[in-house]
Amino acid sequence: MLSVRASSSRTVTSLDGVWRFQLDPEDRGQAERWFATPLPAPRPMPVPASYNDITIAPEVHDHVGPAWYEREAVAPHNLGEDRLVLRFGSVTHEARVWVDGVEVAQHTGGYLPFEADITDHVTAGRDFRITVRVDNRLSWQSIPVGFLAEDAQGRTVQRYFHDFFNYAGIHRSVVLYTRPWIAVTDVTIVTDYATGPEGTAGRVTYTVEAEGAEHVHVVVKDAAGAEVAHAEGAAGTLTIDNVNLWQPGSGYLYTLEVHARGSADGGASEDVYPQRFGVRTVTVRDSQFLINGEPFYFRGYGRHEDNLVRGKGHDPALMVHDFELMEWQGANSFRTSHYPYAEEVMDYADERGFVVIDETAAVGLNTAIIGGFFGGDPIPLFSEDHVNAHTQAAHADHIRELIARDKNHPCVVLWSLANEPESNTEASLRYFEPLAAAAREADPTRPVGYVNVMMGQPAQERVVDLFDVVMLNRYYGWYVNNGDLPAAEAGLRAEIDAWIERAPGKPILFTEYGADTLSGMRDLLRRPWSEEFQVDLLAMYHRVFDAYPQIVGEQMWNFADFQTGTGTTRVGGNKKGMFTRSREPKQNAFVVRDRWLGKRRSH
Ligand code: GCB
Repeated sequence: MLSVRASSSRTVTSLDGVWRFQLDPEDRGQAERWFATPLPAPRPMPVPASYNDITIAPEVHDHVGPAWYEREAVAPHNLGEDRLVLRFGSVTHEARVWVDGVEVAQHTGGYLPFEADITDHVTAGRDFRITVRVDNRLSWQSIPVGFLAEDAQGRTVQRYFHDFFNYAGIHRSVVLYTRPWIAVTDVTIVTDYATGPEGTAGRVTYTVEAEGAEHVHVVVKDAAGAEVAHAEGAAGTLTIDNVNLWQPGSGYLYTLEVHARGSADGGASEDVYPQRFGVRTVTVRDSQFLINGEPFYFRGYGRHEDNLVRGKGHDPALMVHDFELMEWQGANSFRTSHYPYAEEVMDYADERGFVVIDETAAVGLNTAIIGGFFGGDPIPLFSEDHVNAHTQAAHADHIRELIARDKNHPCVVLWSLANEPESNTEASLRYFEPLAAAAREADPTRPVGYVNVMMGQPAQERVVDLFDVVMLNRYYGWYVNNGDLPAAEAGLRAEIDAWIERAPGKPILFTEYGADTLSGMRDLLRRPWSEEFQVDLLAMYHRVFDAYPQIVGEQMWNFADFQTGTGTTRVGGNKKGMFTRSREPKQNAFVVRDRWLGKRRSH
């Protein structure tokens, strides 16, 4: 799906702001047709934001089930010349949308965009009402998975296999945009380059889909807006002489301006769509991860879209601030743990030259983790009543949707299909085989991986052969050998040795390692939870990483403290942050900064 871009043929109107909102704890809204008239008893609710932390009402914070949003908008006075599209950046987890009581869209999956052409449902120059039903319930067939249970008091509670809080609501911007009847509907760009005596020539292969168009032409513009190449036709290859490559740390971007018309000699309506791209290559070879043919070492973090009050709501101030912090620290990359991030974040990573591991929302496909979260008997994960063929199909659709959204971002160098799934059984191999194939079919140009959990040790792991890299989340010294760093180091080294044997030639990337750390807790004995222990634990991991050329990156857990459900291992959330939730640095931030700035100079 194309991003929203304004152009000479497209206008964009934001619908962000304060909407009206109502919980629907008994799920009566649909039967009572809340979409047909204004909501019966609404309260104000900002968009974008999670609704959970906006009020101080526990019933809002802990709500399980549907909730409704509503606002008015105005149709453009010249509607008819153009079409009008209503687009949501994300609604978590499931959405139904009505315009003046007519259903126009349904979408499942809380972290990807969807849109509806509403031209036929509105009148030029007139107000109309938008109603959205948001459902935060997860099931065995949703991505991520979860299930509903009843607690001892008979209340319905949502269970899930990940620790971050199940924030919900309209999390990203809502816009109305116009586009001509003839319209660009998809653009795919693949880049390469060749260096010869005359310099480096970029090769840009493009494919355009355009509804109703008989004639397509494209113009490539450099970052200053100067034309550097052009071509006719909906598909082709262009050359950019003396190309500026997109590099980690230097995000040079070109624009492929796509023009689609009804006929070659003009025609009343032309659509112009500006698609940004960078020229760069990604290759995995001989235990190395190469960007533009150069070995790349990932320095950074797993992150979350999470902050005070707004929960998972996208916030440009916070986004820019977080990138400032990452750059201050000498980081060059992050993983979109554990779901696709806002399109604005991906655009911004392109611009700033940050390297991104793009992860699906398939977190917690692993009931072995259940012991730690809920107690009770283990649930057989891959089974008719749990993760089944429907889940697998939803997962495949989600992978395709993610790749369709993010395929043109130069920042994305690797797809992560799941975080910590079951990976040590025959059933897990059967589950992942078609998913890896779906990802490769949707994008034959980027490596594909999944993130492995401690229980998927190299001797038992079954699925790594489907993938290009080994990504490991490891908690030696924290969940295992807590506080005992010599034992942790021995375990870590033994496991790395075993991976090198199990997956020869595949680069190894540490996608999580860390220790919960209470900001301000100091300890002369340097024990767990103190700032000193976090420093020591990371220093131990870094010493080990430096001893292995097969290790191509360190992304510690987590960039910042974040909100979780409550539990005996969580003190006001997950505290493994380099920064606190309000972005103050812990002691470790300065220590790691010295290391990463040193590495930046030497790479
Ligand atoms: C993990 C998960 C991550 C958790 C982390 C922790 O392995 O991937 O989502 O937050 O452990 O701190 O427990």
